[in-house]
Amino acid sequence: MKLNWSDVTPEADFLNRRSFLAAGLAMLATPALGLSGKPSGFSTDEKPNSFEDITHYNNFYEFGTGKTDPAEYAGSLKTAGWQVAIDGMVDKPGRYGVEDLVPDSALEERIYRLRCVEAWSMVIPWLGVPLASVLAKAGVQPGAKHVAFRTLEDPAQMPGQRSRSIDWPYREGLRLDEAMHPLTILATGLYGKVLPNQNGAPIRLVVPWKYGFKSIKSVVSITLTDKQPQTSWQMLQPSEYGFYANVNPQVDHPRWSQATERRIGAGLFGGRQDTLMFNGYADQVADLYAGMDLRKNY
Ligand SMILES: Nc1nc2c(c(=O)[nH]1)N[C@H]1C(S)=C(S)[C@@H](COP(=O)(O)O)O[C@H]1N2
Ligand SMILES: [Mo]
Repeated sequence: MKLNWSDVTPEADFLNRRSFLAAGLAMLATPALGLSGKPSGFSTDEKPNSFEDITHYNNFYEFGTGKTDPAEYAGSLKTAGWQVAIDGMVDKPGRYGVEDLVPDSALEERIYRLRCVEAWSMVIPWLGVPLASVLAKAGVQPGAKHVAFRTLEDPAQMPGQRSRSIDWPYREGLRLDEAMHPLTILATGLYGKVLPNQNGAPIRLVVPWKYGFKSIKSVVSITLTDKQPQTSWQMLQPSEYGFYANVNPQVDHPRWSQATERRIGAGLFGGRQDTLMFNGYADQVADLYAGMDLRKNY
């Protein structure tokens, strides 16, 4: 299975009848978190996508490049006892358990739009906590300017990693002020349930004003640094994928327009909708980029 950047191309809707049944079974099999999370003022009132759509139309290249590959193959990921290393420019470096970083009692529900760079979108009801609250536990040191994230690297559990198409592990990064923004969360659940493996269990980043690839799944390390981190998509094809990757309908991808998007689940006749600046979060985040040329810093 050779992954290359030209695989990332908008594709036509398709119906996968088998996956309707699979979703019903997955719904039964997925443990409830036992609480729904405190509602927050950050949620959209748009209708969330179905559990079926959210868990059977995924990008998680560690399990293959097809949209249904993660649902089919991510069962091999072992999430029990998962630890996240927090290191670099922090007062208390160490390996932290997921429950220590994201206690169930602190979970908030955040219903966010997710806009993939491939020009499709969804609305997902996450359960998570602000990344800022997690960074505060480790104590960010004054010189830190960026945060680097890495996904697990283990080809035994992640069959997609047996192909060296991406320089594994999957890497992402944020500027510190982006990381500290109240919209930026670490999620451990969705729809009131423990995060399904295909969505990045047991803990993944969600940055709703950026293209979906910034929202790195199954995170094993968080590193505070004074340098802009390398990111997987930028390493693969820097002319197409930048460090910032803010959703921007005015800056097209070199191979397709970013002006509109296809909302998954809207049906074959649902048509396309306009993509909004910063994915509709401009009021909250535009200040972060004041004075920056967003065509250069794509
Ligand atoms: N580790 C890892 N994280 C990842 C990806 C990936 O392939 N590997 N894909 C990204 C992309 S391109 C998108 S659009 C979102 C999709 O998240 P979802 O499948 O939960 O909707 O995850 C992002 N995080
Ligand atoms: Mo994506």
